Amino acid sequence: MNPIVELVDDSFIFIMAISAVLLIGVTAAMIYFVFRYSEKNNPKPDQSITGSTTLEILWTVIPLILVLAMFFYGYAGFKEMRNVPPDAMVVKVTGKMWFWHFEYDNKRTSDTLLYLPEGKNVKFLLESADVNHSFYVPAFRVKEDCVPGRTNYMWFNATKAGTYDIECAEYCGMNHSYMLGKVIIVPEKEFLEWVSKVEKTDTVKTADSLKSINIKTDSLKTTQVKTDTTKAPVKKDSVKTTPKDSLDRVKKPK
Ligand SMILES: [Cu+2]
Repeated sequence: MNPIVELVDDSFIFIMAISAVLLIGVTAAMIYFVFRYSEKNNPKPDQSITGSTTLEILWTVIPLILVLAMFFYGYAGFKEMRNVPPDAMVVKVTGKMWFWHFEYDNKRTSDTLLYLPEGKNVKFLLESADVNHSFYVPAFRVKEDCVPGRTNYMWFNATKAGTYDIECAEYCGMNHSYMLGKVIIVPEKEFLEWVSKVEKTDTVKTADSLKSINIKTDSLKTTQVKTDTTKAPVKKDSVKTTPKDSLDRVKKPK
């Protein structure tokens, strides 16, 4: 069982419900006050209200209780997220500009595609090879930063076989939005078969995916260089044209 998903969803719904009630309440009160206390309906302002201790206590204590409830809901989920089951299998995740690299216990590696056994607790050791990234698997409601020079961690239990999205949730440069991957959850037997053998096809696949990523970055790099070179002559031109223009301007009136 993966308790994280339920805890995160529960606290999200709880906070959303409170926000919705407050939004409706504040809007309704505002509309009521606009008409009830308008200048038209009250030509002479009522100055008899000086304050209300009961009201002040109420509008301090009620929000305090709500905020504390939100904190406890959030903390329950956070505690679960940081509390890794001791039997969890470990996968090392490295964020690189701009793809995800995975390393399993037996040194088997893969890029972009993360294979995991169904119904197993998995602990991820999160690292970065260059800049800050954030390993985000929306379906499992988990997201943690990958920071250079530091090992962070998170865990989840992949309860249902299937394919789920991996995203980078920390802006990390030009191809950040292409830094996508997939978690592929398969029955344990299938996973053990996959993890125990290093297939040529897999290395070809990863090399290909890397190539395509490299091509992308290279093309972006060249466009960057191009824009830089185009920028430079433009600057020069603008420098050149301004004196000309100023000369023209000087000439024209003459
Ligand atoms: Cu990123």
